[in-house]
Amino acid sequence: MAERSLAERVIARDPRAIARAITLVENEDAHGASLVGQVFARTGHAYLIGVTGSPGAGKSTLVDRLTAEYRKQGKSVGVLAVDPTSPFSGGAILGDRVRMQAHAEDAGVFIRSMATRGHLGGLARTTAEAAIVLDAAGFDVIIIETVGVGQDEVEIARASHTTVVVSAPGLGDDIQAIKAGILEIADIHVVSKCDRPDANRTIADIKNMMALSASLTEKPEWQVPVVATSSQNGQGIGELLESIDRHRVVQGSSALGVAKRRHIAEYRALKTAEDLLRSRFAAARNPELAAIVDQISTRTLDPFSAAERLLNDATL
Ligand SMILES: Nc1nc2c(ncn2[C@@H]2O[C@H](COP(=O)(O)OP(=O)(O)OP(=O)(O)O)[C@@H](O)[C@H]2O)c(=O)[nH]1
Ligand SMILES: [Mg+2]
Repeated sequence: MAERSLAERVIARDPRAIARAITLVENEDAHGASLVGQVFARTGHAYLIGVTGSPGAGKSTLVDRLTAEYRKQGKSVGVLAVDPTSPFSGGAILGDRVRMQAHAEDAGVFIRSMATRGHLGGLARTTAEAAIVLDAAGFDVIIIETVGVGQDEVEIARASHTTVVVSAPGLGDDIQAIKAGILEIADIHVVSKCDRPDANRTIADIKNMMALSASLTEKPEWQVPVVATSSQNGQGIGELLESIDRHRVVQGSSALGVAKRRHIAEYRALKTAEDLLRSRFAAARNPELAAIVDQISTRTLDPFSAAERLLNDATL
């Protein structure tokens, strides 16, 4: 009964219920899974925007700008900011707290930080489920900011309808390092901080890279735009909103959109299965494991055969 009322409160967009629900899914609590099951049929209305890019590229500042613009259009916005739980960018968490306070009085905005807890790929393990909670709560737009690891952030492209890749000027070497992976996932490239004089160079670099890997990234329905923005003077923010909207419209009517929605569905299913398998497997096999470890240590069993045995015996 308690869960059901939590689901109802989420749907009524009660901020405390939303926060509670996200905590449940974050903790991989069975009540969280049950809640997602209860609300899922009501989801699918939110537009999911992923914002990714290197550490310090200006993602959070940009997300803040986008949030403000969507609010002006009367759209409600949910933000999931994935926090690095690494010592490298401790400042991000503080920054996210500050901007949460800036919207604290606005019921049309919900901002939540999610710790990666060691999960790689740019998202927290349960970011996709948290997005389902916000979708059920009726937010028109959900923006997911990845942790800025600078590479291997492909997960975001499987969790969002439009993926925005942010690059800042002055990170020339970094752009080289970003390479194909990030080119492949970008639906829109943003060059941030274009109030800085070295921004033109970055724009040129990205266009060059796109030209070089055209075969990899070209899609007949969609030409990936490069948008120069400044969160300081507002330049390019309107153009970015327009590009996101164009991408949404193009996808709505094309094979591209069908493929994207299927990708998101597939990601959700496989990711959840993987997580369930991991937790059930760990729980089920503990007693057996010690004996198997002994046998591997004494070379009476090889690791592959051990794995087969664990999997075959497991009551999953
Ligand atoms: N000049 C200038 N500085 C900016 C702009 N946008 C962001 N910055 C600065 O760049 C720094 C990083 O901005 P954030 O928005 O925190 O960047 P981020 O990508 O979210 O950083 P992490 O989450 O830590 O990876 C801050 O000091 C911002 O003030 C801009 O448009 N122009
Ligand atoms: Mg940030």
